[in-house]
Amino acid sequence: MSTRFSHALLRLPGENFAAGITSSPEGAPVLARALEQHRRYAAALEACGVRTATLPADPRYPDGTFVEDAAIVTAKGAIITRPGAAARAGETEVIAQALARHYHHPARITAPGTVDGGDVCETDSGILIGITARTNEDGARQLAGLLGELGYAATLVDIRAVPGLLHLKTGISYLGDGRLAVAAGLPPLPAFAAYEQVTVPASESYAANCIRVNDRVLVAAGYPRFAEELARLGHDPLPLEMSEFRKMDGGLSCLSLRF
Ligand code: CIR
Repeated sequence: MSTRFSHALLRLPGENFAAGITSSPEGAPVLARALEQHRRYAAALEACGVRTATLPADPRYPDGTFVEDAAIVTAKGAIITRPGAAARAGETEVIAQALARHYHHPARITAPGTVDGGDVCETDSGILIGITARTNEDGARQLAGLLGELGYAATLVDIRAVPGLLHLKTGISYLGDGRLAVAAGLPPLPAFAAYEQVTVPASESYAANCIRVNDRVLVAAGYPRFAEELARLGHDPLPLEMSEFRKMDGGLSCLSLRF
């Protein structure tokens, strides 16, 4: 099941976290606050029944805390990505080493393909792969082939023309039970048609990146309409302050690899 997890891998933000890539006008993140938010995030996963392991920061990779982009982890196997931002390419090595305890011989995306894990959304009926400025067509096709070998049906979703989306999961999240949270600004894409869609109001679009973890849904704090809608639908939202990661274009899903 794509919403049930027993383990998660995280990596601390480092001293130069503010030197990462961002398009946000919100200013530089405050490291002490980011560390506190990260600590609470790990505690929330633990409270959901997930055993977390947290890697130290590496000053070579200011965006390294966004571990989700470095690998695709599923119940049947893992794939090490080839991140689309050149400055992030080396982040995969420590992630591959850390995952080796859990996955034997994970496959790898190879040049000229690029894939960021933030573009990969696993649901109970398949895996959606966004084609974006980070995940190119070659990478998406390689990944679909590798996932096919593992037994997953993959669907490519080209969202390059949709403004404001860094990754596919910037705009959608799988909530379980055939339900997707979808940011209001997204066009009605055929790949989403088979799912029940919960629209995230345009004024709360950051909250579209949320994560169903076992019996809870981790959501960014400060987006009350979406949290209320989740509760109305029978979900159990767990709000987490994300202000410092939002300043670096990161969301809840980016901060962990869950398996
Ligand atoms: C970047 O631009 O690569 C980072 N500053 C943010 C990555 C966020 N990752 C994600 O959404 N999966």
